[in-house]
Amino acid sequence: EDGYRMWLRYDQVADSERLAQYRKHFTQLVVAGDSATLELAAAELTRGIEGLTGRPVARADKASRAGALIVGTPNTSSTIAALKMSKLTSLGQEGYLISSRRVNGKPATVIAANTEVGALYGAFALLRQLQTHADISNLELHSAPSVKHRVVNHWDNLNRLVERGYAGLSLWDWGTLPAYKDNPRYHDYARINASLGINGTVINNVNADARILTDQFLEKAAALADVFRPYGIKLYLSVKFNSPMLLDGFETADPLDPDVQKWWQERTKKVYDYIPDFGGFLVKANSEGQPGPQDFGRNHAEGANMLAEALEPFGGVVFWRAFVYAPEQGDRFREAYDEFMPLDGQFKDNVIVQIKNGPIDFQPREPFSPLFGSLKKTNIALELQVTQEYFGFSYHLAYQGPLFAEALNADTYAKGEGSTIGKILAGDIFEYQQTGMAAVINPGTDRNWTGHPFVQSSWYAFGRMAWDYRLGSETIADEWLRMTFSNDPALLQPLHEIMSISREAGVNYRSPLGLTHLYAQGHHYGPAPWHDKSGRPDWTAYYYHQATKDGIGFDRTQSGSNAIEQYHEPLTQRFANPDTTPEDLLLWFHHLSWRYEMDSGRSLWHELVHKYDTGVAQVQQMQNLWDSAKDYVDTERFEHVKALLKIQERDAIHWRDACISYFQSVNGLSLPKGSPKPAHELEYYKRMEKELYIPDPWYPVPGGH
Ligand code: BDP
Repeated sequence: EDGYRMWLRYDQVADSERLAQYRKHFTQLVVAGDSATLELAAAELTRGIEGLTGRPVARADKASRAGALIVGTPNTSSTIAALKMSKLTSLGQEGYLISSRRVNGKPATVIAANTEVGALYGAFALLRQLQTHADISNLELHSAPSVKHRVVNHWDNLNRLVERGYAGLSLWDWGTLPAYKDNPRYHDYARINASLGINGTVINNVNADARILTDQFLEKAAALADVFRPYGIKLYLSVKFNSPMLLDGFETADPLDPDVQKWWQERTKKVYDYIPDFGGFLVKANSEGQPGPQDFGRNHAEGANMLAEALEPFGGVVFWRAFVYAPEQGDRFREAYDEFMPLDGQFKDNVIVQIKNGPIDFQPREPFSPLFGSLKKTNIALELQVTQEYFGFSYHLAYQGPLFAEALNADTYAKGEGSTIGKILAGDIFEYQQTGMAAVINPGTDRNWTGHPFVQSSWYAFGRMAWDYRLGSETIADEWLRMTFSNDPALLQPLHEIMSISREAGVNYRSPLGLTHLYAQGHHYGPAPWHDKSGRPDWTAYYYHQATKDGIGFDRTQSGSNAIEQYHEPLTQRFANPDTTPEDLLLWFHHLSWRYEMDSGRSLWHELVHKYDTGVAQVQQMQNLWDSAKDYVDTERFEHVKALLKIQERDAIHWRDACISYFQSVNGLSLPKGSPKPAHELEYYKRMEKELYIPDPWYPVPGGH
């Protein structure tokens, strides 16, 4: 059991009652129509049902026996058309319904949709029912996605190193493309995504290489697009804004220059010649050294609109990232908002501004980016991170479902209480033309795709939440565990507990009470709170914690950067006062005395130490819980995760001790009673920053930092 199959394992159902039910229900498979997508649905159901029930299921032209499974659309299947399922009208282009019916007088199960890809999603949804041991005797399920664009982002370079990728080389073997496009791995990759309803993939790094738009690479990308197409997945490319200069010797890439515009129009047409259903471009502009419209005296809207115009005739979109460090000022938190708000309403309808969940950068906990709820006339997408750049790479267990749910449930108050980011993305608050959810996933050639087996769960959670933002992270964890491990309650109970505390554990030993970005610069793995010199002040740890003898934290109230003014009321007021700021965000907004009294009655300093201690204890608790599941997990994955938890324990203690010794060197305060002293002096941890081996397989990359 090497994890390759992810959550699509389809091993025989262990519960004998359920097994008998499923066998009775699937005696025939009737998939009318002969499109590639319906064939994939049929193949998946054949494979899944055979695996789960231990019995092959025969294809038939029409339902003739009790227990037929009928799949299709009213157009492809006269049986489905005759059922006149009125519910279908509300399910859109991608929704599905699964219903227990009588067909030709005999009990049958029907998967129906308005489109073939909807039927494929329905096939995966039915298999999920079986994999999680649901009672399927009386099914009446229907579902449609809440967000139009559900997209994964790969940070893959053309040399196959993956920026912030911790699971091997890039999945895209450019050297053998396009000839070897039927590499089974590409198909399995597409199945994995389609099983969640993901409908787009950006295959290359946002720190883009201009060569991606040359014939050579377009031909390769087109081969991948051919593989992904029947799974309902569109291909997108990250492009470099000054491509006309790099590829064709232009002197400028000014978006208002007619020759530049023409270049992009022609190049875009070429892309569509290769990939007729190409999704569009993703752009990182004027950020971390990437070129952008500001290099030519133009703004983000002018840059994005030029590309949008080139894509418009073909129906493509531009995902334009809001991850910028300008206008430069004393607080990076404010910058994206200050940059983009004046442009609200100026972007074309096929531009979607893609915003990271928090204002800084995928930290273990961030308040939500105030652009959500504020950009009212600009299409938006939420960008999340599955790859664990700030969560211990592929060495730590940190299920991201709780973080994603926290972002989606964050209330912006844009139109009063209940204006959550989830609802905004679902189009319930503003009249957006289109919205999206994206996640940086960075799987690689590791046999299990993600390095740490539990990183798979965050990929799963992203996909499920992009489909339905209301699904809770616990529900999703439950599905994932049942599909990926087993339905045995003796396994589910401890693994649930592990998953539900894992993210908070990571917060506690790295970023307690709203501390942010105490990482060693560059690799983002280990601690370096002492770090105070760098090319940019906002790339130092000191910038974020501002610890002095008197206190700690970043003042973002009126007496400081006043970033809190970017939120709607009552949030601004709430964040203005430390007593009404949630304690887990406290130091994001306030610089407070070490003696500030917390809800627990402890001083801020003692609470901080308590959080560090809790983080370490939670990792140890995860170790015990994992050990208790030993008899219910296959040896291969058991031993792997056990070893990784050992590394995580080492690192959690390292984080705790390094941070505590450093802060003690600043505040001179003693530890609370019972809290263990760090094992070494501060100098040791400073040395470790340089000496401890940090696995960082991609850094430095040409064209990267
Ligand atoms: C940061 C990463 C960097 C990415 C950047 C981005 O450290 O490698 O290029 O985000 O999102 O988190 O563009």
